[in-house]
Amino acid sequence: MKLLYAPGACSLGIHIILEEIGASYEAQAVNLRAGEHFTTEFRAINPKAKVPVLVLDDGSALTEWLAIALYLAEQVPAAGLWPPGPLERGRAMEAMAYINSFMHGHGFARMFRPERFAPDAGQHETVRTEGRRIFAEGFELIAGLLGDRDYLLGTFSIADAALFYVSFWGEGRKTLELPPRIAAHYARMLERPAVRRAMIAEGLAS
Ligand SMILES: N[C@@H](CCC(=O)N[C@@H](CS)C(=O)NCC(=O)O)C(=O)O
Repeated sequence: MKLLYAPGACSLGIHIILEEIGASYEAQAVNLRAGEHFTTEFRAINPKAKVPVLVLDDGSALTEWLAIALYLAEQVPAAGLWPPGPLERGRAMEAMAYINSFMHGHGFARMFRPERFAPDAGQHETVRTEGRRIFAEGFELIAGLLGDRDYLLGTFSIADAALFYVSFWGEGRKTLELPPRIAAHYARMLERPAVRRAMIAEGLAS
């Protein structure tokens, strides 16, 4: 397997899951700033021009954060990253879908890619402000789901890897002060050896 990732992007969550399940994989960085994902070569692998991409051993590519996370968790059930019961699975998906589509796709994307929401540069600050509002609203809601638990479902699951990548954008990228429960979850995640390995591999920690 090969993970195509960009340092500190949402692919960081997948990198963490690969480490958590003890997968044997290669990781290849894609330089988004240089537009490497828009090249013909990259688009031949993922026509959506996005990371993460998981290139499987048969050469096919699996895309979309949620799909890759679920695929990996199911490869190694013993790692316990995907809960056994239907309700817990629903809860995990509920949190991940909200983080990935609302916080990331609507909030963070507005903060960092305002031109994709409004072609007029004069409107970009308004779009960024709306992005920050959505991002902050998302953290408040997820803090409520987390409650007093250490992890979103009680024990570590792929949902925590999703929460970690947006928390990294808030705390690591200094775009937003995290609510206390989310900040505690972020600190707890940083203590996990697999998280640390993924961060070091992406040049985000030493
Ligand atoms: N829906 C996709 C979104 C992936 C995505 O937006 N990836 C970002 C990095 S966090 C990216 O590749 N951005 C490049 C671009 O949009 O130009 C997923 O969940 O995998």
